[in-house]
Amino acid sequence: MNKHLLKRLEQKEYVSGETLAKELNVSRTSIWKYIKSFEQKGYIFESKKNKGYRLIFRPDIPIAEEILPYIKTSIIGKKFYHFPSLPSTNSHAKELLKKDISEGCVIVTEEQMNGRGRKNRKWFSPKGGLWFSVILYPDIPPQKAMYVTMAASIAISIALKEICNINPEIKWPNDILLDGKKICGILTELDAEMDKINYSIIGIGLNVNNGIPSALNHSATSLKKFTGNEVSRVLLLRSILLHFDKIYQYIVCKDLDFIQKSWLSYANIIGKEICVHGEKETIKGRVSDIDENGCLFLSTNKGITHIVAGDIEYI
Ligand code: BT5
Repeated sequence: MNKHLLKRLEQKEYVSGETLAKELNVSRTSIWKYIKSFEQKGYIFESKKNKGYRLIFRPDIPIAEEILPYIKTSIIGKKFYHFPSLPSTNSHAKELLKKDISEGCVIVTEEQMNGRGRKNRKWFSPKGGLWFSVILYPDIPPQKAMYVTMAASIAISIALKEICNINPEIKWPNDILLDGKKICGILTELDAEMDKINYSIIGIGLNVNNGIPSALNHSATSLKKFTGNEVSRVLLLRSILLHFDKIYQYIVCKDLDFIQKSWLSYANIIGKEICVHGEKETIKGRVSDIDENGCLFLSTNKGITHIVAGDIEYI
């Protein structure tokens, strides 16, 4: 019930404790307790005798009460957890999966002490950024799992345009760039059998108002740095989850073609000269196409090579 309390109090008029209690079907003492708990988080309410309460200041914290009442989704956000600090939202999602957890569960944290990238690389995740994971059970073959990452990156690109009016570029396989610098990374972790994905955890790290360590200054940026302003993490998360839920419907109804076309319009990779840094070697070539699983075809001086994984660099 308290998910709706903030939304109810954001209007200009005061709302009495009695009205709130009636509308939300709880006692007046519970309303008072909820208000106190929000005050502890930094929210400021004005209260007037015989008139009631009014919300006058809200900090930018992506808690369930700020997100769920503002978005209508069919899968994503069915469960929502927010933590002040976690080792990693992806690791926490794995812990939750040991219990019975519904599809669409979102785990958000203010900071990660052990944020991870691919191949266990360190992901820098201090306060001020948006660090979260979404648990999904996509009914597609494991070799097409890349489409879930694609759906997430399209959603993030749409949200960045909607909230910040900026046009990011998606970089294969899991980055989002602004002027060539990484603003967001996606870590998709799977549990799968030969022909079935048991679950997929999509971990999203978006640099919003957080600082960037000097060692990453040449390759990474934040929205605050790029736009010159603080950006609302609450508005961003609402928009990302809403669009992710919409695009995920194309995976549900297996229209992967739509996702690939949409992804390509943000990725602009076909025809580009790239270097692929793989486990064992670096290959140079021009991207000639993308296959039905989201892997790249690279035209090299030795012929066409199929690229399934790796880090790419534009040259
Ligand atoms: C990624 O890996 O880009 C995936 C990052 C996913 C992070 C999210 S946060 C929520 C969830 N929980 C987790 O524990 N992880 C996910 P990769 O492509 O391997 O890139 C890693 C590399 O990016 C590092 O080796 C650094 O060079 C660089 N890097 C680290 N922190 C960064 C940051 N905050 N912004 C930009 N680049 C960063």
